[in-house]
Amino acid sequence: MTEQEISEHIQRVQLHGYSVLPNLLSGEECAEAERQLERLMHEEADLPGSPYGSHGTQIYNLFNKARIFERVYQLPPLLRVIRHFLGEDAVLSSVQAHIVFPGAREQGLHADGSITGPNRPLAAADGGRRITSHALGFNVVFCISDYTKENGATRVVPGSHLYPLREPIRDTPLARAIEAPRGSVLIFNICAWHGASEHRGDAPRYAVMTPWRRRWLRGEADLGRIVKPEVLERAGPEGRVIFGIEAREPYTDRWMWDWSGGRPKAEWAQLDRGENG
Ligand SMILES: O=C(O)CCC(=O)C(=O)O
Repeated sequence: MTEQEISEHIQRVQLHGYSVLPNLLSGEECAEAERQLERLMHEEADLPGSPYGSHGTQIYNLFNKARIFERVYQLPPLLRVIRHFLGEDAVLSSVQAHIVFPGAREQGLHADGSITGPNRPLAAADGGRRITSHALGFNVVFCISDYTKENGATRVVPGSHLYPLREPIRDTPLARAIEAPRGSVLIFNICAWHGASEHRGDAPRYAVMTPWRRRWLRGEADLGRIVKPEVLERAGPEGRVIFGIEAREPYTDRWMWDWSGGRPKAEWAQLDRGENG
């Protein structure tokens, strides 16, 4: 991707709240991702409490489950755009598949970050207004299938990331289904109203969602504790930042804490609770 293209994506994200970066995964990589998602979907379908339903399913922590999903945080042009808005120390918040089955109804428009981010219910003093002045997080959607108007493509309301009221206008006609060939990546500000379209096609729609946050916001999951040591090792020196290990709060006195390791210093190893890293 050229510098000019990167700067155009940055402008679109700033003004419209989203952009589509084409060709980040190859056809072969998408085919491998789809194979792995099908395998995992069947393996996890019968787990107690599995989210498998007639309209679709979700599969979490994919980086631990197949090598292909390690690609999602190793794509320099995408990292450039994310870090432009969230800082060089941005952290990954989740890596999860959203598989939408034929016949699924339209998902209501909503904003993300309602679990740990800025779209939580507001405080009385907020006067019903959420924080929109700065980008606090993104959702980054890998289209593993072609995204079409028929097969449940994510809809986004352009510019809604700047709208201060927390409750979306649910039936707005301004929502646009994002059509994109597989291998593309849709990136949008977590304050943008969005949701999957109705699926009128005949094959599942495969997508991998990889939300990112500012380092100082809590992630949706504590990925630093979840990531397998060998996956973290393969992520290289950046891995500790991306998986939020360097952002971990101490559970010792501050001077006993090794900040880059996200655990007590060696001389306080007896206090280590034994997570990864
Ligand atoms: O599956 C989709 O297209 C949208 C998913 C979504 O809205 C979300 O992850 O918040």
